[in-house]
Amino acid sequence: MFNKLLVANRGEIAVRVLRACEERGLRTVAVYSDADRTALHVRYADEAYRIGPSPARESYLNIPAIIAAARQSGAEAIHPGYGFLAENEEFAQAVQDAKLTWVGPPPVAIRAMGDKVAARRTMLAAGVPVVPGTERGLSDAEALASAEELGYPIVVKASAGGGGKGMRVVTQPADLPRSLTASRREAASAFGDDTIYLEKLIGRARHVEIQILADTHGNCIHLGERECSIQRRHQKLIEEAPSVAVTPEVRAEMGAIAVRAAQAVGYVNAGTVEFLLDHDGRFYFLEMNTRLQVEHPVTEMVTGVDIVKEQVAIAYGRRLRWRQKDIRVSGHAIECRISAEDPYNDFLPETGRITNLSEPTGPGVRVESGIYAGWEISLFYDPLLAKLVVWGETRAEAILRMRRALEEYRISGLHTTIPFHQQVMDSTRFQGGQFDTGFLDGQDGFRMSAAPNRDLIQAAAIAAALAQHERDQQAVIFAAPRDDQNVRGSPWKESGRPGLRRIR
Ligand code: MV4
Repeated sequence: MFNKLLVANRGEIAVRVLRACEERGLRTVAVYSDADRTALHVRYADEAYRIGPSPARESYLNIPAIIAAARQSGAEAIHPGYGFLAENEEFAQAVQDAKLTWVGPPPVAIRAMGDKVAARRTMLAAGVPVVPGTERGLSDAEALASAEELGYPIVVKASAGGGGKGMRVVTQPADLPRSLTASRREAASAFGDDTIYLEKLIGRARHVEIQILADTHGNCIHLGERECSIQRRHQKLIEEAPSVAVTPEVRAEMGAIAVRAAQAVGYVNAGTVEFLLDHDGRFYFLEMNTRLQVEHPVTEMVTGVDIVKEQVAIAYGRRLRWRQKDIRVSGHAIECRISAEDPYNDFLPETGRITNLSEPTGPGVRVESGIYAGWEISLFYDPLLAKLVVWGETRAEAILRMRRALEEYRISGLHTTIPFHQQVMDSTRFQGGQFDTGFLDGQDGFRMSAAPNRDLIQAAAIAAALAQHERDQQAVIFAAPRDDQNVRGSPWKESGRPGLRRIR
């Protein structure tokens, strides 16, 4: 089948996939742009190939260059990670046409779910509950009529979109024409397709998604849900598993429906079915993501299933190693996305060199990182630096552990989202599980406390460095005692004792 795999991605997810391959005994190939010549994923792989200049369009989205790198390296399979070309059916097809194994879903399944209007129809026919809305693309006049039928507030969505791109909430008829124009323009420029459809707004709902795995032998299982309501401008910041709002009954029902959704499009490999869960416990299909997701580790932590290794096994033609009854959700996992953005300055992206790095470790802590001390962050790609994931027996233990791990995390050289995560972990609303998709973007939602005085922090850092320097000077005495010092016993036991005589 295949012995060598190329990862068509960068950053933490490229490293994550390379690690899974390493454990399966596969040879690994990385690809990189000019900006990533010395990136962590390049260091990690057995071999690495340049695929183009820094802009993603010319490198990580350059299909011929990636296929050529596979050819040149002798790689027999390609894993796309997430983002970039992961949900591009033409890429999946190009990989297969080049007689390489695609570690992902069949191109037809990518297409079936990529067209959101068609996906809604398919789901409806399969008996999957979808948000009330329109079953086809609409002209502006049709949209006005459909909106009256559905009743306001409604949401205008782009059929080629997903992830909230081109989405507009409309609360009254007078605002609809402007929203239609804006949504179409955004969709046309982002996807080259201005087809729009309407949905009824499901207000103050939770964003809950189900991880599924399907093999090539007709087996499909789900690995429970992830709670992803803590988002900012449709970017998830914190995810957890399980969701405090999902009972065992809802989990079983939502899971079975997610499996049905996957089977309706002939799905194979790992995928995620997104739902909105309202305050009354009703849930609605939103869309299916036909790729590995950023937040997959929280599911891995509570089920013990290595999703990436399983993706490779599925692509290899293996049968799933579990039946649904073998899957048990145990304990609680939380993920914080650590990115190069300043949470005190409207999450403005940061650039610069990582001058110092100290990652948390210890019981129940997992760091999925794409950085190292000395690495330089550019504006070419997504600002995600690393994911901090913790597991605890209970949600309370996981939160306390996340606080501890965030405290241990030291990233110098640029601002990161660590302070944001610390404040969320300390918020009573998060601790009480009382949040929905309005937690950050809503009017009465969570707010960052005032920014600390950076001059004071800098002064404290200099003072701490001086104090440490003093201690280091003292330790030198014991590391290399002179004969006339007459130090008895182990010098190490003495280090740090006050009132020591200085030699230098
Ligand atoms: C919705 C919705 C409410 N009602 N659709 C956003 C991302 C994409 N996957 C779908 N999204 C939503 N679709 C209907 N009919 C709420 C969301 C939504 C959301 C909306 C505002 C602010 C944050 C949000 C987070 C997740 C989902």
